[in-house]
Amino acid sequence: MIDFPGTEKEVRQLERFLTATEALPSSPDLDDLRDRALAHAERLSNAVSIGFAGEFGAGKSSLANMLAGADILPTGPQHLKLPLVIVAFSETPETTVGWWNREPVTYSGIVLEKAAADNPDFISVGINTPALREISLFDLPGSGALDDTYKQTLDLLKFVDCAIWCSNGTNAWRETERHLWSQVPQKLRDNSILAVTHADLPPVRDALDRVLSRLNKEKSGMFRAVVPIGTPVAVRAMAQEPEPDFALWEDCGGQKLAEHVLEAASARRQSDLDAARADLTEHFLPRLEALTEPDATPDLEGDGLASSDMGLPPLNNPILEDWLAAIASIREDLREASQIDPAAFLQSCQEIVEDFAERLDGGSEIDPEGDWIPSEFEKATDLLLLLQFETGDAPVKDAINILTQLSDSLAWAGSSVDPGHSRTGT
Ligand SMILES: Nc1nc2c(ncn2[C@@H]2O[C@H](COP(=O)(O)OP(=O)(O)OP(=O)(O)O)[C@@H](O)[C@H]2O)c(=O)[nH]1
Ligand SMILES: [Mg+2]
Repeated sequence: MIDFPGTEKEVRQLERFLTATEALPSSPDLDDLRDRALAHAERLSNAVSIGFAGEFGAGKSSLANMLAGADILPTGPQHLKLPLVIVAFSETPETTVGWWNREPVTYSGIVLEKAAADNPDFISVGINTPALREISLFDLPGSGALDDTYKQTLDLLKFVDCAIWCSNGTNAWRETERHLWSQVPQKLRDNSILAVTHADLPPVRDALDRVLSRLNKEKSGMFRAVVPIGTPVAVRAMAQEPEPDFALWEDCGGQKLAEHVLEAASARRQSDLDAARADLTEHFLPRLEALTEPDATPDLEGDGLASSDMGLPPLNNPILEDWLAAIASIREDLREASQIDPAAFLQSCQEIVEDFAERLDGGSEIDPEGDWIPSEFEKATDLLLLLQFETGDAPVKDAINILTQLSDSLAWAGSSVDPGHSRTGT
């Protein structure tokens, strides 16, 4: 099983940076950083796109259907003429028609014929196949030699992260294909696979060793792998009842092809993740840290949490009551644990503060004069996130101080319900 790297944590950090810098005055340096953070966040939030390209009738749509596990795309010589078709994940089946310069239109269900009649630049089909959460399939129109379709293929390949160039095994990897592919950027070539289709046909099968040995010699700098595949056989193998014919699936090349595609997609995801992490460490997190630095040095004495109990207003302030209950539960955990796990502790603190930041944002539970308190909670969430990257005991102490300050703020804001209570939080 190929491990697909998760991106949730990095996307969350990037979003924090984007939110924290949204209202800052524009400067070329900051604008550049924000553009980069946005590009990283979009790339890591979307599925890795796999393009199926090749000459007319090479077997692109058949292969895309095989990987989608569904007969979505029309195949064969006389099929409906279609632009680029994207097969992606959606909870319920839907078809979206899109143009480069117009708003898209979405129909429910899989309605390719109706979509094609709108004459769109591309069509996106959404189906509920879990694997499509990680990869989306881009079925490109066939390309001919040195005509308009050739240029169209090169243009559309700019939208994909990995490509599978389909070449019919009866006459594999012709000069025209090589010519087109040599104009594809190196980064995409490094992430791409040459699929030698029709490998189930006897003439292709008989010559396969020779063809593969030639193509493997030529693949350097062009493809990360060359994989033979007999697509209709692979589809038949997977459709066997009561269970798929795994020996046939392996024998016809289905297993290898699926593995190579996942490997290419996963490698691409990893390199995007590495690039985002490098920018986070070098630029975005230090910037966020500078922005969220507390103005006042926190009081480092005592365990901090206790002091929040001292200046309590009368407890007719539900948000304060809930807050104290939440931090009391952390204190309880601390007392019970023989050893504090700083990472788990900091994460619990962050989750609680984040919950209350949302609650404060959503309602009018505090004195209107305390309108700065929600942003204090937001800043504290960022700080607690940053502390999770530090080592030693200091982050735990800092976290306790942050909670104490927040307790004081809430106590102050809640004191409006008791006219006799003095405000000390300013
Ligand atoms: N025997 C065999 N037939 C295949 C294979 N792959 C595709 N075909 C057949 O070849 C024909 C063309 O396949 P398609 O999947 O429509 O090819 P395509 O590249 O999408 O074609 P265009 O979109 O028209 O450029 C169909 O009749 C498929 O059933 C294969 O591996 N083996
Ligand atoms: Mg096709």
